[in-house]
Amino acid sequence: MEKTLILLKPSAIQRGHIGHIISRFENKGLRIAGLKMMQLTDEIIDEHYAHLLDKPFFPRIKASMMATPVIAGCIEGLDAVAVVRTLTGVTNGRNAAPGTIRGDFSMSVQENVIHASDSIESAKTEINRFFKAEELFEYKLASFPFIYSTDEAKQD
Ligand code: IDP
Ligand code: MG
Repeated sequence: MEKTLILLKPSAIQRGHIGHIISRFENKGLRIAGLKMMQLTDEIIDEHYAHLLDKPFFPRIKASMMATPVIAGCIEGLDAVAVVRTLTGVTNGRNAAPGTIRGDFSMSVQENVIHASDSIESAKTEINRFFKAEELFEYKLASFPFIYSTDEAKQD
């Protein structure tokens, strides 16, 4: 099954939403394959947000992402990359639809509480960036037969 990467940003940690946000993924029927707290470094942020390096607001994003540790998660499910992006909502929290994580927990572009991988390709790169192989677990959810039909369960 597909895996994707999430980061609960310092805005989620400081505002006490770690549990609320992780619950969204559990409630949906996604499997948590890995979860940990870590302090981001200059180097990892330069790599992770390479597409924004030239932006004038990049130093602000970097400071924001280093303000506290983050929670990194690897989330698995059928079409997990797209499903998690949908649950996350659009970048600007003020425009994000109610019911999405950003729509429910954010009023900001920068302080938008969560990162989620935007493609299958970037999910693979980002999972490898934030997790070692031994930090990911392949246990089976006991509820699996009640989350997917048998034909869906066979898909990857
Ligand atoms: P995404 O997180 O929805 O994928 P990206 O464009 O990849 O959005 O930007 C990464 C992060 O950089 C955003 O989540 C947001 O925190 C921050 N960011 C993006 N654009 C701006 C901006 O115009 N001002 C301030 N922060 C921004
Ligand atoms: Mg992005």
